[in-house]
Amino acid sequence: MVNSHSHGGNLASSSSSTLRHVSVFTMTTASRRSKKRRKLRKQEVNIRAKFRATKESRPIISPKIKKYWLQRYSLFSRYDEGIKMDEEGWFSVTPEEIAVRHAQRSVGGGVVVDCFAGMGGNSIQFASLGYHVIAIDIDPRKVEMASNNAKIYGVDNYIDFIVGDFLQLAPFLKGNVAFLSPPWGGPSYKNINNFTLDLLKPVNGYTLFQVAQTITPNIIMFLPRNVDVCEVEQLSWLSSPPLNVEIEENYVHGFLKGKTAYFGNVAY
Ligand code: MGP
Ligand code: SAH
Repeated sequence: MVNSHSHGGNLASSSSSTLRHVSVFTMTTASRRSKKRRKLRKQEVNIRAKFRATKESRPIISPKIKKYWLQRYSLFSRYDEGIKMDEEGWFSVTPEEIAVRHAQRSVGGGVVVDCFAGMGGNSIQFASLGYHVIAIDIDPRKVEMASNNAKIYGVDNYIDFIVGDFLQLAPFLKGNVAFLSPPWGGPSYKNINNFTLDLLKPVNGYTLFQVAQTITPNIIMFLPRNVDVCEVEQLSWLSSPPLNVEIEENYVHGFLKGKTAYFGNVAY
């Protein structure tokens, strides 16, 4: 009896423990499931909120700039952190990889004058290498955007932004390197077979080069890929004795984006 009782008791206790176990198990599964459901719901709400936020903060993309917007991370890898651009900025900013290259080539560039700073694509990379940058642009809204963009990269302390005309300011400036990425006359530059230096803006390339020489003979020019390279080489003859000159092609993901001319000590 005892045995059987004990056996029965054991059985009973064992079965009640099984029941308890089952019910605990069921409760746990149910609570886990509802917890999971709540978590999923929360994630869904967060995703919806994020999507709404990006939609609201998304810039207006005109058909003209869509092509450049699609390349936004090549222009600024930290684009999503609040980079600001205007229409001219979209089609003129130097792709980040090329701007890094320009900065790396500015050997001895304690002070770099970025004569046409735009959205700050180049200034940011010069500053990231520890150079002090004087960033000039004639358009105050662009200077505001460049300053915002430099803050995102954490280098605004290395850059003095100036709103003004490079042609007028240059005679008052001195630097170790002058960097020129002037306007090329809009995206239609590429329809020209041989882009001659007289097509650069706001004045022809010869004048731009001579004005830049008042800052330093170490000059870097970012130019269209279809630029007349013979004319670019001839710029070095504007100095006596002629400056060293080197011209390189700049590619991003295998696509030729522009050509860079290095003069003086920054040429190999
Ligand atoms: P692009 O030729 O307009 O673009 O400019 P992409 O994607 O090569 O077009 P595709 O249709 O030929 O494939 C190429 C790069 O040149 C841009 O990313 C800018 O860095 C530079 N760039 C273009 N423009 C019109 C200017 C300009 O006016 N000034 C300066 N400084 N750079 C420019
Ligand atoms: N390298 C820049 C793009 C420069 S685009 C970047 O990576 O963002 C050329 C810039 O030259 C434009 O922003 C335009 O406003 C500026 N600009 C035009 N004429 C100027 C002048 N006379 N002096 C200074 N800036 C000028």
